[in-house]
Amino acid sequence: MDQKKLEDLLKLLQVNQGDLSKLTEQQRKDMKDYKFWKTQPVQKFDETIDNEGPIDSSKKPEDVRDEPYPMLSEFEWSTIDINDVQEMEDVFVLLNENYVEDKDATFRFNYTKEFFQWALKPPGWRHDWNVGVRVKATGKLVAFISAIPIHLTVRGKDVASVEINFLCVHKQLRSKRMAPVLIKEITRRVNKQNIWQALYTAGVVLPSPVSTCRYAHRPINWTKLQEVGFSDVPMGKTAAEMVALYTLPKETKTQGLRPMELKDIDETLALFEKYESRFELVQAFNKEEFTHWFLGGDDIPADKKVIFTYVVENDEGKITDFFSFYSLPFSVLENAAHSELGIGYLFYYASDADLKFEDRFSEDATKTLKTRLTSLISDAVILAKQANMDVFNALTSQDNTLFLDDLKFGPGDGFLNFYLFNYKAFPISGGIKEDKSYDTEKRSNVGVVML
Ligand code: MYA
Ligand code: MIM
Repeated sequence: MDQKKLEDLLKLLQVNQGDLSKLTEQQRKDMKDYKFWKTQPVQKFDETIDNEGPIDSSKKPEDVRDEPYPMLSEFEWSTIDINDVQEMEDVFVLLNENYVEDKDATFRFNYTKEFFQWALKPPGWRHDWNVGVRVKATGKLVAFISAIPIHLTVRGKDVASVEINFLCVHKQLRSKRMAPVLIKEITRRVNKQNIWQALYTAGVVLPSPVSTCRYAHRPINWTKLQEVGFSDVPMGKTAAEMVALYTLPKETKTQGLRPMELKDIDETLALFEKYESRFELVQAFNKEEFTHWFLGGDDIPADKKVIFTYVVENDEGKITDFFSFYSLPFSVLENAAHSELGIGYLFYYASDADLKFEDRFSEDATKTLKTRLTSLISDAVILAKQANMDVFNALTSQDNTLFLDDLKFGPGDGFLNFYLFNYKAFPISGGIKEDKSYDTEKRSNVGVVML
């Protein structure tokens, strides 16, 4: 931080009697020194970049240390075998009790075992990329981090990467600098496989987001949402008015809408690839991966289903659209009436509606796509209701800002920052404006969805 900024901050702190919460995000960022992150190959906050690409491309797998990083003496590394029922249970319990909560600690993500089986076992997954830490004396699992392989495309350049997710340290072991050790250890294990880049998302601001999206929520069961503190009755409205506002049709409207099947994979993947090419941050799927991500766990019982994928087949038998959403409930913390909230998250989708236009942002293309997506996602919300979900969530990524307002998705209090490890890239629009409202003009160039 330069002298000028330091002085500004000191002045501010005096004015605010040391209340840091009154500082802007930028000012808070300037004050943290990121003791760990400043040692890592990531973009600095005010770094201006001339071209995109790897930050450090000097290393080879054989240069990477062979031994795991040293761990605090009471603990030990433990590669988690997620095919083992007990070990899966250990991960489930750790995350169910210690993973991400909302700002007010009213809710906590409740990833299910079926969800982990889907999310952690795509084609190319590796046992040693499910990294645990256990208490030596008792064997209790107290920390976890995972990696899965993905083919990323950043502004048209292919980047062999992993996705890092499910970083978790037990509540009683927080602030002991265990997270940096977990991150270094997963980096080591990934580098050993000759992969040097990663994609990850977090709620916290770290150096430096390549994009930031906002969560948006479409209430389905408004009464329950209100009872658990997920949504409030707006001033001047009654509960009955809110229920009426969010009432949905019982049945979907789109002609030719049906669940995707194995026979649709080639055609749907081809449509998806065409659609995705508009975005700047894209996950490329091969046939096997596409099948996993969109039909994975098709064998699990309906009430535990994780991924829901639908296609639209027209009169000529051609697939013109598809959409998908996944089920990820919130545990409701300390509520007498309800213990869980059913939540559907919009996942990937594609449509041929605007493909014939040369410019995605032309007036005709925009209008055509907006109309089509609005009716498709309206049906997605209805299907989520049929699957007993209480709210339908979407980010401001992809082309989502085209339908959020019309379909009554209200802005949430959560944001998601997207990061690249060991790769510098120009900023990518996240579908929000300076004031954090939906950006319906520029939309977003984020094409990836993280679980
Ligand atoms: S995002 C979800 C993260 N999980 C949760 O939020 C669950 C609830 N919280 C916890 O379990 C803990 O608070 C965690 C931190 C584990 C998050 N991403 O050990 P500490 C930095 C990255 O004393 P704790 C997800 O899963 C923090 O700035 N860094 O802190 C994606 C500080 O560094 P610095 C984070 O609170 C994860 C240091 O850690 C995060 O006990 C992607 C403090 O460590 C965060 N979410 O534990 C990981 N939170 O001093 C990066 C805090 O520099 C992957 N920190 O400020 C990078 C790519 C690796 C692979 C590369 C392959 C090539
Ligand atoms: C999940 N994917 C994930 N990660 C990585 C990839 C890890 C975590 C990433 C960051 C993060 C942290 C915390 C959350 C999500 C993501 C949980 C969270 O805070 N969710 C917010 C939320 O559900 C997202 O907005 N908020 C609700 C809300 O805004 C509840 C708020 C309760 C109070 N805090 N409700 C308002 C709905 C209302 C809007 C207006 C219309 C009517 C409905």
